[in-house]
Amino acid sequence: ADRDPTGCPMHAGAPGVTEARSLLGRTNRDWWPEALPVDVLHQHGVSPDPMGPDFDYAEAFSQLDYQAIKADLTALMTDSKPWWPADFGHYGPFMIRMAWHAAGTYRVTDGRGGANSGQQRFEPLNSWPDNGNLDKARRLLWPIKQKYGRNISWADLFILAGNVAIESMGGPVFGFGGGRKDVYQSEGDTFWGAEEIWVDEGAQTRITDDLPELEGPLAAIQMGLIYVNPEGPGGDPNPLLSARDMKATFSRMAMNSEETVALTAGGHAFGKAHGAKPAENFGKNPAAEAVHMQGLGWLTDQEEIGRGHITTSGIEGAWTNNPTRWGGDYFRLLFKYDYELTTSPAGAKQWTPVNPDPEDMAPDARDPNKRVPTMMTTADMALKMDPEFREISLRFKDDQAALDDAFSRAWFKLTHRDLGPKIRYLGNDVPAEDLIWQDPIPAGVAPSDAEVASFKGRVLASGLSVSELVRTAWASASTYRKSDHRGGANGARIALEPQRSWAVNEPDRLATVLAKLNELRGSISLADAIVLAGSAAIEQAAAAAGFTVEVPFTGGRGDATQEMTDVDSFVWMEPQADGFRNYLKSRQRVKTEELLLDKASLLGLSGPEMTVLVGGLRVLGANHGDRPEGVLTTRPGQLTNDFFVNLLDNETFWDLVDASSDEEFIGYDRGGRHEKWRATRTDLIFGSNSQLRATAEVYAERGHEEKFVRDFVKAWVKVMNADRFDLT
Ligand code: HEB
Repeated sequence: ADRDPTGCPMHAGAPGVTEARSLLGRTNRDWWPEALPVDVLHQHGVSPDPMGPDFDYAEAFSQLDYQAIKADLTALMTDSKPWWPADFGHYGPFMIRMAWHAAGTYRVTDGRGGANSGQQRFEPLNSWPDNGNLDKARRLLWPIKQKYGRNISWADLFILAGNVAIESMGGPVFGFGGGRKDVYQSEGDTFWGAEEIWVDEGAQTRITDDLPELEGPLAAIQMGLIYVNPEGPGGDPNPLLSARDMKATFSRMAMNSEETVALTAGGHAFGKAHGAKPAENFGKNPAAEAVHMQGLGWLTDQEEIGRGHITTSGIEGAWTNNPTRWGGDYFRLLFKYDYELTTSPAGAKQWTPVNPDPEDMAPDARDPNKRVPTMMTTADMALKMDPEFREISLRFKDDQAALDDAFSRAWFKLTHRDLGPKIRYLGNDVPAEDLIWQDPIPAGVAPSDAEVASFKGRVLASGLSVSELVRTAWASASTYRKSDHRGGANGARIALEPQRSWAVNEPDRLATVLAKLNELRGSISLADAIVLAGSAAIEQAAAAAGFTVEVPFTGGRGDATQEMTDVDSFVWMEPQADGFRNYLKSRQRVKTEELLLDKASLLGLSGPEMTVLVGGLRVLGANHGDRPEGVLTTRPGQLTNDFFVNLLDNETFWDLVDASSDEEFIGYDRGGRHEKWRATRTDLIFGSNSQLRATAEVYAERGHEEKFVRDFVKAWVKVMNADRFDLT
């Protein structure tokens, strides 16, 4: 992989944006300051989820009449509604675009975006320029959502509608897994960019010759796009530069060039682009619209809509002569004709075939007896002009079966990638074949209580330190991210490439610990042994501090092999920072403490859980490279609340180590000005941020020493088990 795995937000600089920006960039409140702030009702642990905590979506989905909903969806495709008539009498292409845009926000960098929580219903995605008019596609689905209710989530319905659309037009489908549980608010933890204007207002292009990599976790070329600008980079109709942008964005979606070509060509076998009128003729985006528009946006008068005078992207026309039928016409036309640069009625740059034969013209979207020219976007032209894409395209042109296979597999990956391991998939249409991007893990066997006890004894007698055992277990489990449910302790991928070589894991020391655990574990899986060894160490450290605790352990993890591991896609998961280990690979554009917050968020931790874990891990010696920062105790290796007690001590004052950096600090005794402690920003934030300080105070209070230990153990176990989808 030659890409730069800067998995961290805001790694590289982009021109025109300020330094030290916030982790979240521009948020919904910045875009739509007048939107009703419903979230004021959801403070202090109040949930916005009307289904309540006891709702079991997997159980509800198992009651879904899958054949009936597919039949209803199939019927919907050709049931044109006058308020938003179906082009060519078929909503299939429209539904495919909706499903593609639901899934296509996924980025392998931080696992965020994607189809799995139905985010297209909420800002910003429901009102993104690139999602233009998809509000109607979702609204067309409402009667079906209403009918099947709790048995199918919106998130699953979006993808199922895309699948049924493909099938209903004769296209190949690889399978369907349900399991995308809806959420009921916008996911506020996703950085979509710092730009203050949208793509259609001239937002900067994020890739230039000087800056060939997309910034931080981002996967789209301009603010408000899902991927690339169809007219070419920043509107420049240059197919080769468009190919560059496609490769950059699709690789962030975890797609290679073959998948990129298959998806784009396969998708554009269907439907049309809409650019009948200049954009001024249409209303605002849904979130900015008046209350009586009921959440629909970009509208014009009904008669115009009836005539098909609609503008979405601004580009106008279908790609093929058969826009509601799967087949090879896309590549046939792309290579049969020369295309010339033209301008749509809405003013967009597009490509029109020169002298097309009458039978290669497209039907009019509203009048099947009328023929109109087809078109290609600049991005489509990239499939013909870029040498690498061209080779793939020519192969697909001459081998329809290869395109069928590549498209159906890439579509399945696109739409299921962020659902996590296959064990999370629901329903009878889940393909039997294991796919490498699902990060397969063989089933494990839980060790008996006797085996557990005897292994713990052997580990504690082995000479491995509390610090080594805790650090290894943390390193293994803390790769988990709830965004796409990847990573975690199951599989013991910490013993495989690339994880075992990550700087954050101190490869040499890790290898020593793993070798010892392998020697001691007997028939226990390595994945279980790593977690169990961590538990043993924590129990010992608690005992040393005077507390008898048992760290609950649930065995049954399996061990993956190197062959089951897609190294290229794990590369993205390397932590550029891990505040829990006081580790920072290199200074980022956001403050280091924000990276801790980001990691905690990906682990699914609450503020108190993050706080208690940091305090505990510091005194247990989990710091990267044994660095002294944040070890605010004189008795390391004991599970005490010393980190909080000493951090909040009024007799200590903190100062920069030296003026050149605000990453490291010295804690001085107020009286004598002699050095007592060292700390990083990540440590000191628990004293400086009022909310974290309030939590830190709880753990520093007299009478809470044991609470600290118990809360630590609970949060620890939560991280260890974060990927145990096999447990109910
Ligand atoms: Fe697509 C449509 C672009 C990829 C599928 N697209 C479209 C349009 C545009 C585009 C511009 C138009 C819109 C309107 O309406 O106006 N794409 C594009 C680009 C790309 C793409 C640039 C990258 C390169 N697609 C894609 C994919 C898919 C798709 C991947 C899937 C798979 N699309 C689609 C569809 C459509 C579209 C189906 C149609 C829709 C309708 O018809 O409505």
